[in-house]
Amino acid sequence: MTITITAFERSPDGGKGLARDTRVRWALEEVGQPYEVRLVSFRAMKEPAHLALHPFGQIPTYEEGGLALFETGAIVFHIAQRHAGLLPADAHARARAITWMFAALSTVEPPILELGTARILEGDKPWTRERLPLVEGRVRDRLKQLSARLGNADWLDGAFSAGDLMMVSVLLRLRSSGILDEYPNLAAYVARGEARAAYKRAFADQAAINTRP
Ligand code: GTB
Repeated sequence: MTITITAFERSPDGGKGLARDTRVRWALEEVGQPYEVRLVSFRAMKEPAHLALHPFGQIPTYEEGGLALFETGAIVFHIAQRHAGLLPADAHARARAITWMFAALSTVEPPILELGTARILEGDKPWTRERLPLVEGRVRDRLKQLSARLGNADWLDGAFSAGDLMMVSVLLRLRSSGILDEYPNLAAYVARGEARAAYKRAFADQAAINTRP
């Protein structure tokens, strides 16, 4: 059955791979599943046809036969459950890998998104100068804890899993802030994720769309 995902017609990041279709592309590359991409404009995302797939009018979505999904956590989990390569066979190890997916999305991503909001969307507000150090502090708190847990390991729990795919995807958003480099083991962890052949293919495919003239 053909898998079709949606992505920005042109991502505002100009091909840096920060829009969330990249993590879905990466998961599909890791498990070796071919897929098609339907590009959508900001306007089309808010129209009924897309809203039927995604109630919040966002990308990415995932369609496969009669199944339509939204939310990258659910999409990557579905891919990882359906195909070998992203979740361990051992039941406990599998549950822990899934826990790391949730940790990435529920515990680590929110302060990182908040930092993006504070810097970009609220950067011109008079109170941002006071608020920014608080938001940065919350990001550092999380990174310090994550860094302590990762230690010298390559991945969060044994072999690379969907938990690492999600965590690396979330941490990538921080690179431009410089904060990631304050935690050398996390910076190296993200670099290991980016060095994977599957990530490189996913990145190149989104870049081909978002850097075209
Ligand atoms: N929780 C949802 C998920 O994980 O799937 C969040 C989906 C989401 O935020 N989608 C964004 C979107 O469609 C694109 S990824 N936004 C349009 C809208 O809401 O109208 C977020 C994103 C956008 C742009 C950049 N960038 O340019 O750097 C990075 C990330």
